[in-house]
Amino acid sequence: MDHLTFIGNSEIETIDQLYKKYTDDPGSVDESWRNFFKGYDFARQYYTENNGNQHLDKEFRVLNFIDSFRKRGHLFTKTNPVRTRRLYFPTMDLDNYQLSEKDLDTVFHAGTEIGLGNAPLREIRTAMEETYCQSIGAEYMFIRNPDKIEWLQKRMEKSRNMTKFTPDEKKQIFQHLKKAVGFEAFIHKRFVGQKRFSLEGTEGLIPALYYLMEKGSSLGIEEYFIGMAHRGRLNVLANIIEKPYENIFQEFVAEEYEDNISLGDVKYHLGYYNEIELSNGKKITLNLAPNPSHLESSSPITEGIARAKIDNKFKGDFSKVAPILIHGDAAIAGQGVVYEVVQMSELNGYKTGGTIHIVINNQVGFTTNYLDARSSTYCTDIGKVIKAPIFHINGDDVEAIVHTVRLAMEYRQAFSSDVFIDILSYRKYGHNEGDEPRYTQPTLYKAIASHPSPRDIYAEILINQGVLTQEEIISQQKNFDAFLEEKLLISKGLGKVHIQRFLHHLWKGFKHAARADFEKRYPNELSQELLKFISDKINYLPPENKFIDKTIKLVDDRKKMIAEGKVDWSMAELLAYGTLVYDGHPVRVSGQDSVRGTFAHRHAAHVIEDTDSTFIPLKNISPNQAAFNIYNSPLNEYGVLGFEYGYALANPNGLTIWEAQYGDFANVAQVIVDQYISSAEEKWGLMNGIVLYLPHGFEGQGPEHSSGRVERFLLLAARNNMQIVNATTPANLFHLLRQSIYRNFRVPVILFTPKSLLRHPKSISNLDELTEGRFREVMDDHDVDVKEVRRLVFCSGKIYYDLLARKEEFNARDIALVRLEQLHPFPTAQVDYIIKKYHNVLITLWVQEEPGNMGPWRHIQHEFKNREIIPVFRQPSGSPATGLLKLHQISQEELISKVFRKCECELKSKYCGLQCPEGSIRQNMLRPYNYFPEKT
Ligand SMILES: Cc1ncc(C[n+]2csc(CCOP(=O)(O)OP(=O)(O)O)c2C)c(N)n1
Ligand SMILES: [Mg+2]
Repeated sequence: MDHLTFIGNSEIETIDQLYKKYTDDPGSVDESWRNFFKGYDFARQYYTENNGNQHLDKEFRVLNFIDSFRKRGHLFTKTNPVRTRRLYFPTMDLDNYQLSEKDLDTVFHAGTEIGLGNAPLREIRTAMEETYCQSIGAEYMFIRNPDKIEWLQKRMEKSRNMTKFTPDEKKQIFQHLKKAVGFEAFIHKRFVGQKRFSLEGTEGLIPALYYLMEKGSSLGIEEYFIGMAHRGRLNVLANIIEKPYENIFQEFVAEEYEDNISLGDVKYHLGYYNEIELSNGKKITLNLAPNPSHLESSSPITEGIARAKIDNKFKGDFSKVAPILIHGDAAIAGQGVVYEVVQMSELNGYKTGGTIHIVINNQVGFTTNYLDARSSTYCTDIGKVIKAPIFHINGDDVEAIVHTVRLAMEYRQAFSSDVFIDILSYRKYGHNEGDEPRYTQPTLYKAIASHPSPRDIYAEILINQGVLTQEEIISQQKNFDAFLEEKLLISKGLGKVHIQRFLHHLWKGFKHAARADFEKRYPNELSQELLKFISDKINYLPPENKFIDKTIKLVDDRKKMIAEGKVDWSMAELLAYGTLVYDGHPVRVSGQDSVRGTFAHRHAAHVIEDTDSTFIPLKNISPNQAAFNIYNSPLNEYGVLGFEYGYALANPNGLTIWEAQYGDFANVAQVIVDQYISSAEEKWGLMNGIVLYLPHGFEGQGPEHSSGRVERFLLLAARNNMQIVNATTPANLFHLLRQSIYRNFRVPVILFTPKSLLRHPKSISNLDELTEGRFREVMDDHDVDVKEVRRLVFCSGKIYYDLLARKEEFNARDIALVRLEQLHPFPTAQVDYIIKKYHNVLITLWVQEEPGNMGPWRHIQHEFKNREIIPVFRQPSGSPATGLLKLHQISQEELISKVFRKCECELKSKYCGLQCPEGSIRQNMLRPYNYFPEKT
């Protein structure tokens, strides 16, 4: 080979060097070089064999032609059932490859590249067109792993990317199409004008799912987790998950739910769980997660559920479980959470062994044409981020669908990777059945109006092939219709609607919480010895490993603290995890930088010096302990919180925690909070024990790092749907976490966590508070004489310590500082008790650091009802906090000093309320600290 010099990836290499690298290890050179050398090898051999035959040059062109089919053939497929495809250039015409019609009968050695041996160009071209340009378009040449490319190429090119189905198989495929089409037609006829988001146009989804799962079951999959939106959901519920037809029909007419589900949800949002037997005799479990309208929000949830099952039921075996996400073409291209989920697919903490993505590509989103819905060529281009193979299939070609889903499933099982299947189809009606699509897509809908259903297209093929007769087909359709009529009759005799609680088998023994349940003391059977044993394990560094000095000091300090009978926030947190895993309850924490902790307090893993390995003490508590897992999440909130919500849903006996970097970032995941965390119990009867850590506290760090938006969670709080806590002591954190596991119900726990308090000398608990105590919803002031108290101050969170410092400075024993640690469910009885107890009080205050329109104030005002309480807060504002540290400090000082400032009348032991002229306490308190001049 010539000693040419090339610029390789990072350094200058000669072609000889590259060639040597290629012959030693083909994977070590990049794909284009690999293809080049492959061609070079066989051309050289051919040249030698043919004694210098002059058509060597054309051999290269044919190779290039072949390669182009593999790379670009998908652009020229016949995949669109109702319109002509956009044109792409250069086309696959021979002259674009410096070949011509005259070459068609010339034999090329290049045929060996696709398993034909020496073959005429005509045959080579036919083989490539059949493989890559019919009803299936395959995008895979961007994959970087040569094994995967070879695997796909072999299977597709050998079979010309199609299965030869037997007549029996064809008949079975037809059954699925018959049911899919018949079901929609029946509802259309019997429930005229009702919304169902019909699958018509993409009925091929039903055989797609069936054969996908059947193939998977033959490869060891036992359980499937499906996430999907509105389109075709009823059809999937009925014809795949086998939710009884009569129950679905009943939901079209019923007026009431049973089982205390007060509000419920529309029928095309409900989830379902079932165990079904496939025609290959395999039994599988199917789970369809409930979903709100928010497109794609159920994708991370479904992944989380699947991962929880992989971790807990299948002990880490990814091959036993598969998530299937069904997307709309507009949603998969438009919703950012899809990107988040796809990015998470290969990460240690979040992978699920490969998700099968299926797109119902009806080429329209509501009324929006695909050309307005994306910049990418395909709606599935997101798959290229993770180099997943992507198949585009003509939705009218059911055999192509079945062939592809089987191939996709084999690939998933072989490589534990995601696969995308894009079913090119159409939507027979408008967005829903009452919508007029011709307002917006008149030409498309003209074509659709005269287009036969996939069932009728397949029926005609089967008749032509002699597999079924016209009469057989008509009678099968009639029988199915009669069967559905019977089910409709049954549905009319059913009473109230029963919503099956999704994953109910995992939730046996749990009850929905009443207010009183929150106050029950949980059985805290924890001895000092056991606590000591676990803290020794947490504070252990293996002597055989080297750690940096700071790690050693950190652990020494923790040991010292325990020896003194004290715990800080981090130690209490780790001890809560340690005691839970010791007792068999798995703990999982995930969030941005959660392993060390944003504020460097946690250090759940210690990095071994000079290595990338870590030592995680909580994984080494005892041989029989449950799993402890902590992950630094990717930098997203929506996807990860959704994932953890799903994980907690399938893991009621474990503690699942999502931590925001700062509390305000939780609003990036607002959909999960609104649509799942706060409302799933009322909509779907679902409990969920997820814990959210939201760092909150006004510490002068600016508008974006101060507030966890307490007010927003409180606004969503009602009927015990969440436990909202702003804990101020390590012991209370410890009990909150443990109590959330040892009780017989689950609600999401929203915990506002501290920042500066992590190191505050007063935010320390005694060890015996962990063994003796319990979670306290309210913390009274024990450093007062009740009779002496004239001013009763309620507050929550970190400001307590600022108030305490001033109280101590002034030795203000007439002021009682009472902390509301739990804000919802509101501890009304305890608050009443405290108000009554301080019988000499002249004035009761609520003090918060947040502006008056934020923080808990409005909630407190609502909960205090007729009891008089005067608020002290910052001036209401749109932005939570100032960017100037000094201004923050001035306003903080103003707040605190206000609480301790007294007017003449109060000093004389009477409170005059609004009567007092100048010095009125009330006036004074109500005038919040003003950051800025009033707008004029
Ligand atoms: C996050 C979100 N934004 C907007 C909507 C309103 N919406 C409902 S369906 C739909 C179009 C969906 O199009 P596509 O994903 O292609 O699914 P199709 O209905 O065509 O099956 C829109 C915009 C929604 N449900 N969720
Ligand atoms: Mg669509």
